[in-house]
Amino acid sequence: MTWDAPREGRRRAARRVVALAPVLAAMLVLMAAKPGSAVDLVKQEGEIRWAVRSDPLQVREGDRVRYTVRISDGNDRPVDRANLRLIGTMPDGMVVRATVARTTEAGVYEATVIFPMAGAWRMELSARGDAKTASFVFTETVGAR
Ligand SMILES: [Cu+2]
Repeated sequence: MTWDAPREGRRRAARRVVALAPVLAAMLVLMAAKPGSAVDLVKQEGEIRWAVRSDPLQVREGDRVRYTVRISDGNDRPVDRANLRLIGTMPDGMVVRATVARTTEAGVYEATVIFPMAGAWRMELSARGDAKTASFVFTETVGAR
């Protein structure tokens, strides 16, 4: 062992922390999200990593809600030029559909939804591109006015 060993150890530990940073960030985001809320959801579905955020964070009936969707592949590259759709359904048969448009940022898409009724909505995002499809389902809990 040389005098430099502790420093080398620290450096190695620092590299390990850097490598874990995205995982830790995702965990923190998941812990911060309220159950059933679409706020800052991050999920790996097969090869695709989805990150979904709603604005506002707490959704209410009649609100204009903007969803920002970020998708990346198994190598953490943004998935651009995919066709995305967002469909929300309620057990009573209500449906909301939104087109999901690309933004100027690679792999980032946006959709706007107005929920006509309070309650739990099953939201399904689907992506199609390069003969592959992927989908991501989450629950949006919409509060009453
Ligand atoms: Cu309904």
